[in-house]
Amino acid sequence: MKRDRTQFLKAVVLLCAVIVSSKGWSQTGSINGRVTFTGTPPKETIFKHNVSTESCDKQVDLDRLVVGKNKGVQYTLIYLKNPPAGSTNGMKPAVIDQKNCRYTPHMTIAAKGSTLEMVNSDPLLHTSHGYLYSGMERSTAFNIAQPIAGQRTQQQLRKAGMIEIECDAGHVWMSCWVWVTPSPFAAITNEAGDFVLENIPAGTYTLALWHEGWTIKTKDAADRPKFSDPVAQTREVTVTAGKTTTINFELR
Ligand SMILES: [Cu+2]
Repeated sequence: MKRDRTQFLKAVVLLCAVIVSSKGWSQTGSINGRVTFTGTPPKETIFKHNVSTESCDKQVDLDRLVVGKNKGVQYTLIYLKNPPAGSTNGMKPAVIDQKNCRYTPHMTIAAKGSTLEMVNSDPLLHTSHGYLYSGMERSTAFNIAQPIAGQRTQQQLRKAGMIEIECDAGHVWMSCWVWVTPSPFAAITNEAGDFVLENIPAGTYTLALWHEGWTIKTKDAADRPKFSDPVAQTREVTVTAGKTTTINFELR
């Protein structure tokens, strides 16, 4: 009799495990939210220069802290720090345009192993000097020279991490960012500061925020502005199947 009961309990445990593995773990939820600036945002970081070309605006917005309506902060990276398995096949290839001596978009996401396309829309030489960060140290990942308007160049992104791109052709204000990721659970905030991460298997994760930092601290020998350290924040978040969990962040 006792043996029968043990067998029965074992069967129940096994059945529960089957249900959880076939249903619970395969179900997904979403995380959305907004990044806002608390307090009065500092003035836009406008850069004045003496480069004489019609293509470059004389005063350039450095795009370092872009605060829109309702104080939403654009160009903030949001991602899962300990991501579950997920395919990057659905991610769009990253394209960055060099137009009027600015990189557009200022920040983008690319799948590890994918190809970044650099486009030069200006009739002058730009370079895309990509630096891969390891902590606060950075080293050259690629260096592309594009002297001709309409030129398009592909660059494979083999290593994951944060890449900063700068122009070495005299346009010291040109800077943009590419987050190279092996996981699809990453997003950049839009003009309103909003983000959404979808199709996340139910579970508890660390949601991370990264912003490049916006205060000009110094300029190097070439007059290139150097900024305050990046801002990083994390939050624990539990994703429930079929539901959207809202997590808001504040920069200040
Ligand atoms: Cu340039």
